[in-house]
Amino acid sequence: MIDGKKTMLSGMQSTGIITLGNYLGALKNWVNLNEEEDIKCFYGIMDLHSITVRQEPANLRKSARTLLLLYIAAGLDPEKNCIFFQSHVPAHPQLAWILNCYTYMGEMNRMTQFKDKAAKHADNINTGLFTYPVLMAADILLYQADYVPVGKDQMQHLEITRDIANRFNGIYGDVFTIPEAYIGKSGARIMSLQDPTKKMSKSDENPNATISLLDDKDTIMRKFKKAVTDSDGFIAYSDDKPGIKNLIDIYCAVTSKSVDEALKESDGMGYGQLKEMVGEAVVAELVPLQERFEALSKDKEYIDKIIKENAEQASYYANKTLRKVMKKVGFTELPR
Ligand code: ATP
Ligand code: LTN
Repeated sequence: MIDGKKTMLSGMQSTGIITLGNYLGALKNWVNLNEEEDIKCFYGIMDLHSITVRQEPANLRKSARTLLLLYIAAGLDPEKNCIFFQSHVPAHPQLAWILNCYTYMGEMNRMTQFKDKAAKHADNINTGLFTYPVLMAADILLYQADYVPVGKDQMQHLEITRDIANRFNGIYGDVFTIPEAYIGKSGARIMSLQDPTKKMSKSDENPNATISLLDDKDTIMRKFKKAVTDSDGFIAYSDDKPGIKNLIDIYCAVTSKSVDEALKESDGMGYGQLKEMVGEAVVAELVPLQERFEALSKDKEYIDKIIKENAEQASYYANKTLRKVMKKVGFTELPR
């Protein structure tokens, strides 16, 4: 709770351009949620998390700003919501350090994202990657978040956040709000277009596997055309047909239609026609977003102002919690 209002926080790492998976699984839900309820919302551009994997400085700078523009272009109003860069609020790594001292090695060892990423980046298994969930816990707890909308893959991190918060509250009294996961209506898990048994991921090396939010119309249609399906030749929504199921899931998430409606509309179609129908629905959703993105890219002054004001606002709330934590732990207050 902040100022008597329920609070929500979410974010994404700024690493490359986000995909249709990130959009349908996360960003679009945030926008829907935003319209529905009277909640104080914080959205982070989690650039400190990005460096758990080696980043080219110029690319990191560019992806972070691009992510901010995509948040706004997708419909998050930066005047109503606090949209900030994690690296602009030093309270995040400060609280993360403290929480590290209340987190056990065994707990971190169980994290599946760490295991996956460590396997993927075997040459750079750094301790930041290992303690990634503690920084994420700090992100959430600093804003006393009641709700955290995340995809299912982030549930384990949210559980550990709750464990750390409960442990800390158990020692020092009620310091942190215990956050709940908020799985949105269209919590679709979008799969790779080239291997529909794997999730669509922005770090996939095969560009045909993912739709980037900034892909143009022709690229989107081409990638759907190349999507891997099966050789049965009939449309059905089933786990045995992951390629077709994924296309239908994408269609439903983009159009807000039900699976039954999608099956009715695609009745009698061949795979080629289905791919075209899905591709066109995605284009219809992304082109207006891309137009807003283009317009925002030209307005540097406005964006700079948003960045500055929102960093100040985020810092205000984050520092309030940090001060409370530091006092509880027993750090000496700076004499006035
Ligand atoms: P990376 O490839 O860099 O690991 P990613 O594309 O897997 O990144 P994350 O940055 O880990 O994405 O996730 C950002 C948000 O998008 C999270 O809330 C996550 O649940 C959601 N998300 C990521 N991939 C998908 C997907 N394929 N379908 C649905 N939601 C997704
Ligand atoms: N780990 C998250 C990104 C993230 C996040 C957060 C999400 C970092 N800090 C706080 C929700 C709340 C991911 O989606 N990969």
